Amino acid sequence: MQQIYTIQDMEEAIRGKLRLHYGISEKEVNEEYIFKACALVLRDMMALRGAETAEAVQRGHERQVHYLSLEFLMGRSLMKNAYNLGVLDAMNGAIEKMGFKPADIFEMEPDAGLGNGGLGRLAACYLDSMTTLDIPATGYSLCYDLGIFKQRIVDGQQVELPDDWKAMGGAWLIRKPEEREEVHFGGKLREVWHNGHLHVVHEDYNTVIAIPCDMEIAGYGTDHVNTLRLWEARSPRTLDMALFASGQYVRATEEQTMAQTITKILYPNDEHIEGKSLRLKQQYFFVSATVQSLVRKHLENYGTLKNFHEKNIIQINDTHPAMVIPELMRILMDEAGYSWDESWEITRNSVAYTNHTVLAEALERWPQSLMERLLPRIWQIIDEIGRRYQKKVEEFFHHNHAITEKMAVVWGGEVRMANLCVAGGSAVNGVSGLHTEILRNDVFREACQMEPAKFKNVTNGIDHRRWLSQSNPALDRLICELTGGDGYLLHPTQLQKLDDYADDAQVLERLGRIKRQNKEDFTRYLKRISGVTLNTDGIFDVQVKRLHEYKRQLLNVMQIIASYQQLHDSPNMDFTPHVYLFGAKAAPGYKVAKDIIRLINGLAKQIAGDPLCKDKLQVVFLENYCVSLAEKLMPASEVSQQISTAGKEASGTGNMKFMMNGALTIGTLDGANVEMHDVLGDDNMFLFGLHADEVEEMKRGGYDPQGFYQRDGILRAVVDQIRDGFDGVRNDELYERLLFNHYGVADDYMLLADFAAYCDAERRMVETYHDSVRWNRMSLHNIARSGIFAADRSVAEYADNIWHVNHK
Ligand code: 26Q
Repeated sequence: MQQIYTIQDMEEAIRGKLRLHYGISEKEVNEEYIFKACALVLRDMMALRGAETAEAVQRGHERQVHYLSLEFLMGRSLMKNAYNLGVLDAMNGAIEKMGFKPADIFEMEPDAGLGNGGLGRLAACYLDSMTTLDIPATGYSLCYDLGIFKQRIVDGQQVELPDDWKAMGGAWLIRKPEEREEVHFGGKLREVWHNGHLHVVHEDYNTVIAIPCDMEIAGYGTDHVNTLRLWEARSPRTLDMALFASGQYVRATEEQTMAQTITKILYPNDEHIEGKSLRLKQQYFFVSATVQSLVRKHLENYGTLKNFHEKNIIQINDTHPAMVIPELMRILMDEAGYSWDESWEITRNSVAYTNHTVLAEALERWPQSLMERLLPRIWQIIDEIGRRYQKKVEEFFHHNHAITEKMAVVWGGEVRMANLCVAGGSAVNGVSGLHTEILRNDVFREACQMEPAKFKNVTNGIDHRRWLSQSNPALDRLICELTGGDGYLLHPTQLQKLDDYADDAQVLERLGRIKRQNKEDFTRYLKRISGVTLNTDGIFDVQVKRLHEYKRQLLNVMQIIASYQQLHDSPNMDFTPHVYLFGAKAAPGYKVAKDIIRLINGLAKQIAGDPLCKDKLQVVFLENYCVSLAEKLMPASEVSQQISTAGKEASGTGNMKFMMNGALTIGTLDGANVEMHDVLGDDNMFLFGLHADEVEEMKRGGYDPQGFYQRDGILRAVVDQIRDGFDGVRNDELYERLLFNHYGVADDYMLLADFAAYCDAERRMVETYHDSVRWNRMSLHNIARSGIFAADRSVAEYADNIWHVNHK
């Protein structure tokens, strides 16, 4: 049972850490020390409960979930952990008693930015829900020294700075060198006959040591504690003594440095693969350490691997950890002595795969030559998996060559990770209804014909305790009051009760006041950190997400330019003040994305310097969009921009965060927007644009951007203005992309086809904004119906339909 902590208990515990752990005297205490001491106090509480959870799970012989992801975008943990442990009030009180402000202490914590965007944040939200639902689960990832880069904007352009999060964020980690694993790279294979069986022996390899750094995860309203295990890479030898003795000090440490590079940095690309050998090393290092560690624990528990699949389910977050399949095969065959067929049966039933993208450039493929050299045994096993799968495919489809090629695991000198996962997993799921249909009918069409039951849908969800209750306390209070308590925290569909207040003028007004206050709070915060002052009378119209062409930030810019041109030409027109907020990191090597950031900043500057427009129209690019900034921004947002080309955004999860905080969505029927529309209807969101099937149809018929450009004078002026640029920087490349064919295909994302409909949606939105009662009612309906997008619901579906484990 949970122990009750008073403010005194907390203060004593914190002071204890300051004295015993840091040897700090009263006078030396500062915010940094308070943060670290608080973290240590909570860490102890969680470690204790974690050990108890682990013992109970072991005794109960329950099936365990292993969530493998190269990314966990955790953000901050201090408030989250205190909240989930039920000691937030006590901790806040203790901090105050010690003469500090809790808000300042929370601000000390760096984001654990071990992810790029949606996929990484999803993993973090799911950890919270798995724990809250009492599911025995472990997250696995890499302990990158440097997380996602910090973004600075200098002269309108993105500059990347390293993110050394561990200096402070490391306070949560418990390093366990005792549980290290060995990972082998390179080397040679030798076949030997032993007792009538052929064995493969791996020799002359290089060894890298994997050391676990565990982060405990507390659930809400439970004593259950799970673990996020982050692997750190080290060399088995710290120093080459011979080189050291001969005075070559730097060279003597080379081996250590080489090994350590594996977990030095998170790759900052999303939805685009860079076929770098270091990335492949990261993936195998991760997968091998993880599989060995969980096989070891299973053996300690059961003494056999025969029942491995009954007691373990490995969920892989996209294809990045796909090598779990050959790695588990390797261990079962080469180390445990099982036959191919026995090993395959166990492996297939232990692995499930979530797909997060249908973009061709994001489907992972690796050169066979690289794999052969770096991971000879893994390559051999993948090749054999491919051969056997191909036989099955050929039998089923009567040797249809095109289908054989499409479904191949190895083809044209490349290994295709998605097909490997489809062949080697027991379930494949998409992350929204529409996305799953695209997987079933298009990307994995034939595989789905062969094994239809394998393909499932689990629509994404978000940790609503973090993204609503914790980040928007005023709204949380209103919800608790209206729904009769905080039941929605564990039963998010109780938010539906809010619908009963749709005609309660007082409630609608209070909702409006909360939003207004949140806008002012955010404005004050932004002023403090950046010096920029937002016009709080304007509509806060927000697009925050990674910068990618398919997400169409450029379409948003085009609409703003149209609006700006109109206002500039008729400065006395009726114009509702409008504040457009952007936040986006571009992958450092993604030129077009960086050009779009520069364009946004150029436009922002131009408008800010235009005396006729600056009080009515404002464009602000928020530097360094990250989890902790999102937590401040979501409660203050009024309009959520979800405008991807239909069929391209697998789900989106930002859309859900906005909805839960009462923002209204302008969006296409893409990803989870479709399911938002299912519950909201046309009246409670602003839909526009081509549907996914219409996009495909138009592509087949030949999308003709020139036609749109010629026919629409407003559009033409906007596109020309983009070409000519704002800050003396022309954008000929963007212009070309919008209007002309590239490799025979005109702009894949079809901005011009949706432009007019988009402007109309913005117009409808602004018109609605004038009717504040109607607006607040729509906002209320959004909050009320957002319960289905709680991660608790998603995780329960995984547990029921894919993992087959019990949950609360
Ligand atoms: C792969 C290989 C090498 C280097 C990088 C990568 C890489 C890294 C990250 C490829 C893709 C990603 C990230 C993908 C991602 O975030 N996808 C998003 O996943 C969300 C959660 O399901 C969805 O809501 C979004 O729609 C989807 O874009």
